[in-house]
Amino acid sequence: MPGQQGAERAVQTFPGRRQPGAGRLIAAGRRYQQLPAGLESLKIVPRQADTVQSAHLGPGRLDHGDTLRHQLADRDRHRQRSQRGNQEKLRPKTERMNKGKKGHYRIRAVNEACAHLATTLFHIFDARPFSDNRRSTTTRANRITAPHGQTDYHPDHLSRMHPPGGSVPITPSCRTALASLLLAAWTGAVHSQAPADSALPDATAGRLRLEAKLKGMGIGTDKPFSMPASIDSARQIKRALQDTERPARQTLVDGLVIRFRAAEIQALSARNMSPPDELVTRLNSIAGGKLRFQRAMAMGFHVFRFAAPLSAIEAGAILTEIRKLPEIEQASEDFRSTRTFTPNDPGFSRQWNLASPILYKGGINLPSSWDMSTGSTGTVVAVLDTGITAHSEFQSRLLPGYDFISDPRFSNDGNGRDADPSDPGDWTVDHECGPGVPGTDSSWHGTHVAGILAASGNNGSGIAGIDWQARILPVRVLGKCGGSVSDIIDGLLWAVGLDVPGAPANPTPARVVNMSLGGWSPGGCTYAYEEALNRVRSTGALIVAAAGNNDDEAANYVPAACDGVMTVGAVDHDGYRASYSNYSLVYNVSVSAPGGDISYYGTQGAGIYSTLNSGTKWPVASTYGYYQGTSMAAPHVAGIAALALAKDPEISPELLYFSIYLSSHDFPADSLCSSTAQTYLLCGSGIVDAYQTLLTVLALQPYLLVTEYYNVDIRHYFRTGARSDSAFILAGNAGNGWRDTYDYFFAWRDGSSGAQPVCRFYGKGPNSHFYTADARECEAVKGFEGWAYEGIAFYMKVPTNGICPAGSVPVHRLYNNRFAYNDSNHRFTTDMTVVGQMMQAGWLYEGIKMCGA
Ligand SMILES: [Ca+2]
Ligand SMILES: [Ca+2]
Ligand SMILES: [Ca+2]
Repeated sequence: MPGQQGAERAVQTFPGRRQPGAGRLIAAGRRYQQLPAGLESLKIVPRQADTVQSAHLGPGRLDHGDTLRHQLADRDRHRQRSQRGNQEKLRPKTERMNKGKKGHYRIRAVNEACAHLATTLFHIFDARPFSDNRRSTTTRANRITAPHGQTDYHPDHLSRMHPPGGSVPITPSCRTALASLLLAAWTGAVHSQAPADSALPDATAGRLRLEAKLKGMGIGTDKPFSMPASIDSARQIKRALQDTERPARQTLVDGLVIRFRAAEIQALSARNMSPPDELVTRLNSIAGGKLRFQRAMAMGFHVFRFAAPLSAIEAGAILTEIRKLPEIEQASEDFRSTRTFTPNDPGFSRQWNLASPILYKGGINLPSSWDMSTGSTGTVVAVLDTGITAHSEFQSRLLPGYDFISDPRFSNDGNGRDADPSDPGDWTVDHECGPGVPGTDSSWHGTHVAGILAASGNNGSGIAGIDWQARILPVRVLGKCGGSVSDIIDGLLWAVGLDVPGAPANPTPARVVNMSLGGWSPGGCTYAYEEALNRVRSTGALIVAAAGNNDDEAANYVPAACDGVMTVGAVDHDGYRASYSNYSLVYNVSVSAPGGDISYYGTQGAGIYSTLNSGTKWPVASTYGYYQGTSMAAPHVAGIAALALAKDPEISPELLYFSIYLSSHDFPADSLCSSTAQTYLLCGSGIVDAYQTLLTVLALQPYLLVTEYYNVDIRHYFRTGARSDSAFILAGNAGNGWRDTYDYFFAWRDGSSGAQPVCRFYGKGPNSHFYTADARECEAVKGFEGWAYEGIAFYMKVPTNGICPAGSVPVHRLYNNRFAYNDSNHRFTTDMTVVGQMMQAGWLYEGIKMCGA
């Protein structure tokens, strides 16, 4: 029987996909089941599950001589004719179709009832494995699985079916015909399935292609490609160097900043006067005669200088002694500072984390970028954390937010969820968070994170944040003893404007979400997190998460291990991985940012200085202080993302990610994380760099990243450069079955640089999209019945005689040649590998039709 021949051929053509003894059933692209032994594959594609008219067989080799004829079931004949007429203009070579009764599969020598049944069958079932008897034409269905929890159908059930409108007896000949039809559909499906299978989305390959493309555009060219030597060699090197990873630091400390306990001495500072001579003398003797008073400083501090800069270790030793004095309230190093655009916030001198990498390898290069942007009030950044306390550094830019802690035992505000995300404190007493767990003072963690991100700069007080204009959306998810994943996920979804039961709609969805939190998860990203993060990404938001503070593989922590999250490790001021920071041998850390390393240096000044509250339990007064952690590193990245969005609110999340990723500066050459080490990417691509990121974002501004989606159910490729389209598809609003193919190309955003508008058309019949940069073709297709003009998709250059203008990238057009089955599809790609795959799968190559950036 012809169908069986087709089956054999198909198996030979695609041997790689055959599982001996157990084939794979792909039913409507979404249901995966094991097939009985001897059956490789079957795909039945109902166009819409709810109407008989839309029942549709997978196209391919259905026309097997006299065995059976397949008639399109879902056409209004008039529309079909006119559409074909139009199609033929586009595609002169078309297959002739048999005509049959509308709404029926015509099966020769089988009665109408059977034909009706065939239609019904295809309508009802989207999954039906059956065995093929290769010895005869009496192949028969032996098991039919009905979707939606309906009964399973066994061979005997085929003797009587119950289509709508009454029961129909099935004769043996009808049964044979139906089985043949199924088999034919199957063989057809094996062929038509090929393009989809060969183009199964591969996110990693897609990202690497995008990275290569950006490098080709001159972005991140100083970086090695994101493909390190091997995980094995990385592991060995990691083990071998574990103890020697941190060479002696050469950081020099200029002096110390000290606040004395006595109110009258702080008052002297406020009057710009020195502390009493006897205290200065005592400090100097502790410092071996090297310490001199320099000047008074804000907030009651006094600044001291060493005669010559000391190493961090020498300075640390002196600090330790000085801190023992009862007169001292606070003392820390004064690291060397820069003067590019130095904001007048008095605490800025402690913010090594924002400095140029020339001064501190671990700095994120802010002073220069503030000349370009200090942010925009249009940018909303969500801080998923312990809530927020009042602080003049960001109070005016706080959005209402929400408190998602559902358990009053941990919320510490006397109730469950509520509309007030203010942080009442998260102090605990001994054993409160578990046996043996000591109590702690309130952390004001969310306040510290918010300050790093968005404290007002150049306002003459306190510190400078990274983005001075962005609005902060406080989402409270962490209380006493941490937070539950369920609360965190609810908060995450709400932050970007998605629905959360019981919570009011979020009127100010965030474009950046900072998650300075994480939990141990030996299996990596959990299903719930993965799904939530996919939904969040579909809104176009960038998710920034801390890698974790466990000096461990980040793949074991969530959300750090989750795909698509910008996971941030921590470095110290020299740019070495912080002693506590998680790393990743499997590339789960995206980038590093300053988290400080108080643990290693033993001095507060090695930490990150930001906004805090002075209360040990409940909030008392706003203040400032040092913390260390990947929690502090993450908001540096979120802040840079916010600055970038201020420069270009239209940038896609993918490009935003890569702009930050490829703009990072390198770790010290002797660091295991360095781009010259075989363990490159252990700590991500580098230390984030605000200035370089902004330059990258500006360089990309004329362009649009065009993404491609493929629907496995209806085998339909769709390209768009609009974030709203992507969000619509990825949120499931365009139906099921859509996948990102990660096959990107660049277009122009407008008609500058000589780019021409690309017309987008939608053909309702074949459910297909068509694009053209050719103005004449655009006008012609506008006249075709059945094709709706959907506007200008993006701008591309036009090839002349198949040759693209200099500097532009050829975009190839392919056609699936399935017009006969009303399944016309075009695919556009710049990737010759994809071109080859599609041609191997039977698609027709149509040449270079437009030229991208
Ligand atoms: Ca509450
Ligand atoms: Ca509350
Ligand atoms: Ca400030």
